[in-house]
Amino acid sequence: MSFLLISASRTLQSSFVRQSFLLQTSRLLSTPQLRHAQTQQTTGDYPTSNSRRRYRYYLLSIAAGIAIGAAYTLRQSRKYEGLMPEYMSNVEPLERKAMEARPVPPPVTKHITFDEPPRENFPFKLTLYQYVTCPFCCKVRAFLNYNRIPYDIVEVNSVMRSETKWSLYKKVPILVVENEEIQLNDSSMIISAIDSYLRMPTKRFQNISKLYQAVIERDEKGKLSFNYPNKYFLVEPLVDDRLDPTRQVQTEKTKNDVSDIQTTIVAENSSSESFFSRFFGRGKAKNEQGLTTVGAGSVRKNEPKPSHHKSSEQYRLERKWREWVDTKFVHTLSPNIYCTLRQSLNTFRWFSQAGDWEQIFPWYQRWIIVYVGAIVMRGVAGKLRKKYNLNDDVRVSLYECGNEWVKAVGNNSFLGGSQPNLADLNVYGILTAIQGTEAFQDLMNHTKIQPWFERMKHLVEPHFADNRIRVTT
Ligand SMILES: N[C@@H](CCC(=O)N[C@@H](CS)C(=O)NCC(=O)O)C(=O)O
Repeated sequence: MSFLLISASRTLQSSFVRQSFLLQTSRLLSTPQLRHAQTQQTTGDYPTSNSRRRYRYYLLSIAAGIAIGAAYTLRQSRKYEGLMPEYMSNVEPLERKAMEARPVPPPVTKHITFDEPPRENFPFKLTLYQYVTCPFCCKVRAFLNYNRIPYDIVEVNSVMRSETKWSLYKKVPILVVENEEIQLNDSSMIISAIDSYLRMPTKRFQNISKLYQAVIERDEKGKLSFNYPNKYFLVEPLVDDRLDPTRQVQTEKTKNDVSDIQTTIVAENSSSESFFSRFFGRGKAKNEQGLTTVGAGSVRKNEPKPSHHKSSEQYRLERKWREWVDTKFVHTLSPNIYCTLRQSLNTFRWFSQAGDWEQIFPWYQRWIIVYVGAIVMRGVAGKLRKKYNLNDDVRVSLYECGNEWVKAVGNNSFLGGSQPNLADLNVYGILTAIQGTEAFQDLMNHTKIQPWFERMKHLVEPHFADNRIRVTT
């Protein structure tokens, strides 16, 4: 799924977009004078030497641009040649090498903190490399924001992508756990890894992240593809790694078949909360008295940690809908937001606004990205519609997904019941990626999803304390 020049820029990587982009560029540059000059060149009827020289410069610059682009692409594709076998299951050494090459401190563009303390203590410093309107990045942000976990953002320039040049994994989101210099890739893997930690903290985050190893393959074009087979599963670390050995929770991955999970909480202190509210609660805001600061945020001193107990049926349901978001719902978005030239253009204008492109791109690059991007993506949208088997009227497919989701939530406030689960956060996250578009408005107006969306918004959004743009060095 490639939004924007996320797409227009991926110019030199996807042959379809590359061809369309170059076609548009050559059309744009093909002014009447240029065509006239070309005719004269072929007929031998030359204009004055000055204008001839100027046209030659134009052509030379274009040719040089193409040659540099092609050389760069070739170099990038060969960068890991020799290092990478055809199939690779342990990428750790390469990722470590990449992390060493990462510029530190990272070029942070925003710092996200919250008025209220985190739902659970998360003592690691995080940096999110993202495109602001990428639905996968929005998923990660919705998860972090809901849990009120502070993080820094590095907004990646989707044309140059220089901010992620160090990484072997070429997509966003990438989340770096700074304290341990660990790179997490793929939105679902990131969310599962952090949620696993929140459920059962370990001394080192690595003890969890290593349970999400990538399987890397190289496709026939030589491009690396990263797969995280465990990405929808919450994992349980080795017993010895646990931060709090008094908590023993059997998680879904290992105890999938046990319908009634045995959970033991040994409270460190007596509490007035009922056992059942602690047992089933996902943790409440802890901004009252008795706070103590631990790592990244504050948690109430001696508060017994909620167990996050879920039945294996609830886990299965959550996992099923998380997969549905990634394999179905998200694929209806692009064809809908770019479905006509007018909507495509409006979408790009909104991206420009939401992504602060005025800060990132000079005006002429912004202009090219918005207009060329809108044209290119209008074309891509048609291809995606076919690829994902969507209805000729793509809105129908979007509404179908919206209705499917509303039906799954049923009479509950959220799919997770009275509190959102990871699937709720994922659906909400991808929808925020298209919030400024006509397709989003249509979805709200033609399905019954809006009340759920508003409930989610209320829980996820209002906690920011500081998202000022920091001057980068
Ligand atoms: N499965 C990945 C997908 C990430 C993804 O496709 N990101 C897009 C941006 S929306 C990207 O970085 N594309 C760059 C590229 O394909 O070169 C996830 O869930 O994080």
